[in-house]
Amino acid sequence: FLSKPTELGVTLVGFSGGQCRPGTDAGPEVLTQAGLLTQLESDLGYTLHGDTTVRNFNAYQPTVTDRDNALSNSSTIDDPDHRGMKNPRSVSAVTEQISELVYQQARSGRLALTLGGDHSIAIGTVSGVARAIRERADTPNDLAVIWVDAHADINTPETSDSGNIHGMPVSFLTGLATSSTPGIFDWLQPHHRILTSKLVYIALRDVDAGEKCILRENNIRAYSMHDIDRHGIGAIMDAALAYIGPETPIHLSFDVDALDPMWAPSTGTPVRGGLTLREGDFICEAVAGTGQCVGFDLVEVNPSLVEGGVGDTVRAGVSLVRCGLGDTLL
Ligand code: EXY
Ligand code: MN
Ligand code: MN
Ligand code: MN
Repeated sequence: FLSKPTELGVTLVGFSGGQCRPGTDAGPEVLTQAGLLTQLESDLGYTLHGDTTVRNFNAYQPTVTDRDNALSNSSTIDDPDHRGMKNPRSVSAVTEQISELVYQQARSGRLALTLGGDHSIAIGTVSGVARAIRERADTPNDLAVIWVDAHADINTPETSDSGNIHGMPVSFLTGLATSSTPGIFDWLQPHHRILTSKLVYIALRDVDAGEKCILRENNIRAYSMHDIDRHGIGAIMDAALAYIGPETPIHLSFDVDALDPMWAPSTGTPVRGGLTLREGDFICEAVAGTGQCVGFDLVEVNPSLVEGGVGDTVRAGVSLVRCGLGDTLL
């Protein structure tokens, strides 16, 4: 139903407001400096569209429409906490823009590649692709999402202990969390959302108690590191892709912390016991091999965190993206 992708819609998101540590906004810069986009053009033969310079979304200031909490807590006066969420207006405004940018790329039939940025940006990427896929005539079925991550990122504002929105994107994308507060995710409409039955997790190993309840209650398909150890990544990908089925477009949202910190130490919330780089590459290759991939995110690369530098993490990130976009060795 889809022809082999040759057109790539690139969005480079310098943003770190979905969590508290500075530096994730520099992720796209270090990945592109390593030559990633050039490689996609010259080695893999893609034609690049979109903005190939990094956009600094941290500088973006939302219009303040709700100052009711401004005097009653310690966060910044411009963007006070709301339902426990930190930087809610900023993250809402930034993801609304990303959603529109990514929608334009996916609507034109391009494979939407987004480099982040913290994982809150997936509220924009997945919603933009989901909306485009609904409109496209070449895609009969709604979007499926494969979320590769140590974490489930499915807290609602109410179940989150941290208030960091990068731990919540999936709850907003599935409608498990909603908001009608002006300027705080009220832009997210039904046509932006995905079904919980179209969601598959891979590599989970650090899931909050409240998130486990959500996964269980909604019968969400999740493959943990335990499952990967037990069955091997080959069998897990077979099962994940069989669950999604053919002729269903796939968005792959890859959090670099899914990899073991041995391979990707430069990330804000590393969890030991993760994927090897080869297992990560295999996941990306398997998705690319279906011919169903319409969107790909690589997020949570934070160059400022590791003493020895970001080199290992960047090399891992470049490898994951190449594999996800169809690089084959032979
Ligand atoms: N579950 C924790 C929270 O909600 O704060 C940790 C989330 C980390 C999210 C990283 C990006 O994947
Ligand atoms: Mn994540
Ligand atoms: Mn369609
Ligand atoms: Mn994570």
